[in-house]
Amino acid sequence: PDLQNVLNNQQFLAGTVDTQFIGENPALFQLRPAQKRAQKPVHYLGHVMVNGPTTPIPVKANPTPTDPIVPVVPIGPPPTGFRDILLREGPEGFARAVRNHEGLLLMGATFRDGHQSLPATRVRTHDLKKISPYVAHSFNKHFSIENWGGATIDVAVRFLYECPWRRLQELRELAPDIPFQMLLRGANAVGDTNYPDNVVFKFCEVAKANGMDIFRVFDSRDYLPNLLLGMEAAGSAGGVVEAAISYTGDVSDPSRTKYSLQYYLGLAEELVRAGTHLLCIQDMAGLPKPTACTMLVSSLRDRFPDLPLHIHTRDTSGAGGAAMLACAHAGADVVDVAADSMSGMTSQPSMGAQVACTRGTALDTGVPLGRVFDYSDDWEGARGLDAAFDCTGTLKSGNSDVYENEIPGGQYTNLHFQAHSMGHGSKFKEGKKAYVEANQVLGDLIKVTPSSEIVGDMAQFMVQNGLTRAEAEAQAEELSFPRSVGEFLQGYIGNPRGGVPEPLRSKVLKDLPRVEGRPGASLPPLDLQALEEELTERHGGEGAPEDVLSAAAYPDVFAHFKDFTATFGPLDSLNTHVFLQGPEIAEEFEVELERGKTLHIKALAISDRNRAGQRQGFFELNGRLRAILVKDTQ
Ligand code: 3PY
Repeated sequence: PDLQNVLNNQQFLAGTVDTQFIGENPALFQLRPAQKRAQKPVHYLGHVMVNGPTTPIPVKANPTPTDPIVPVVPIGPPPTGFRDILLREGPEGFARAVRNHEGLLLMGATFRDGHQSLPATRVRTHDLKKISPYVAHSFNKHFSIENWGGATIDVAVRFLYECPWRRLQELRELAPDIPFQMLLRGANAVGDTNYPDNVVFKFCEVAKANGMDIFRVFDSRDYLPNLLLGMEAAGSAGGVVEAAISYTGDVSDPSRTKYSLQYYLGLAEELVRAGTHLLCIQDMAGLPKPTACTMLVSSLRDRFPDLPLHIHTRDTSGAGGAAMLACAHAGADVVDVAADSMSGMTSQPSMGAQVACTRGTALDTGVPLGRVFDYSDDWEGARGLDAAFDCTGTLKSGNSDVYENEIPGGQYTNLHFQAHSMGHGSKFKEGKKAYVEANQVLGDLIKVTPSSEIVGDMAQFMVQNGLTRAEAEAQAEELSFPRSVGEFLQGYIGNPRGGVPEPLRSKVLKDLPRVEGRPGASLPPLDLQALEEELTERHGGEGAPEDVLSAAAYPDVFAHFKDFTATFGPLDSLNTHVFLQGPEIAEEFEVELERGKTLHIKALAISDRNRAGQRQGFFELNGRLRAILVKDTQ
């Protein structure tokens, strides 16, 4: 060792010195100049060690200290899959190939809805990338991998400090032959409010250019004009359009007349007429029982023999797997599944069960079970990293009461968590009952983001004010309903099927304005060019279209993300345990900045707080000492 600094000075290392020794040996702090690229991640680590996690941690549960064990990936390029057909024959040819395919096709939802449903969308690109080559080699027979859209984009920027577009680009590179699928909330794109039409169009165009293939488009009220807008945006970008009908009610129950078989067939007719390439039944709560699945899918199959049918469900009741098998037997082409260790409860039914139960039958998926098991093992590890966000922190099982309360997956876990984390488990029961009543007050809505949140807000309001359904309706004129409910009644998120409930609407709104028709139709286009200039001025750089769209979707969150990453840099190369909690003192780990450029880091010490409210963090970085100053904000 050439420098006798704190890394190499034997006396210092032996710990036999006092502070006078430090004063008398200035060489201790002669440090080599910083390696620039390492500066920001090290600063981040020091920041987390001093100030705690940078993302809110809901449950005190430590991430598993080791990374998941990625199964061995065969050498050579991955085998071709349905994407090959899509690129050769376009969306129509792709849809034909799907319909003509013998056997059941699967959409792997783990990369999006699986982790959105169980560990609150917190799985990082770092971990998704690691398993992607295995997916590319093992699941090339899949219809698609859903890996984007829904809440993943917001959460990536807001909580993980990641660029969601970069995630898409990187995953695309790693799995070039499997179609990618995203969830588009119709005119709400990937947010929970209406965006100007030009934003939705541009969003789809840029997503397609970054590697997205299939756009599942839904609207939380099945409001046709919003659905058509999303379909047009996806279609004009050159994407595969998968229009989704959001399922609610129970077609097998003759007393549930609002969302009857005729309702679904009628809406399907309109979506087919509008040119959808595939039709999805999106069941976000896990409601259709196997009998209902058979009725619905066989009726759709009879009516639209050439249309590929894709079914999405949750396993909240525990009957999701049986429901998907019933759909497959009734003529569905594709069902959604999650890796076994990321399935069940409010997530999708398990991939292994669908593969095993169809094996050797006319519905054989062709997916090797051994691959399914290894994939599940990897995800078990990845899920352990995000234990602090996992719904199993409080929720231990699914519950068939979802057939009664119809609470969609993510909201079910949130409400359960809120009640239990406050130590009032019984409040969950009360909350579920209020949810049912709130839904009735609002006219029996389809419940999915954002309409599910409106029903949730109303339920909370009723609990807080001790109101029954009858009381809420009778006193509507005097009560101050939650803002989201007011805006819903004004028509700001589009009109629900069957219209907005009266006399509730008139009683609540009095002379407040109402939006008739599609809300986005009256929104002026967003000046994307001006936004790009504003971003360049504020954050530097080139104002890439991807950034412009993130800023358009979540202005404040994106501004914070840019400021945060300007200070701490991109954090995707940090492993998840270190990203979340920072390292322990004396912990050694590697950070691969890029292929062939790996930092070996050891956390050495954090000093006491100085008078300026700062602490010093000492790290060993590729064998050299690195000291940084961190503001202690605690
Ligand atoms: C979303 O909107 O994010 C959903 O997952 C709907 O089910």
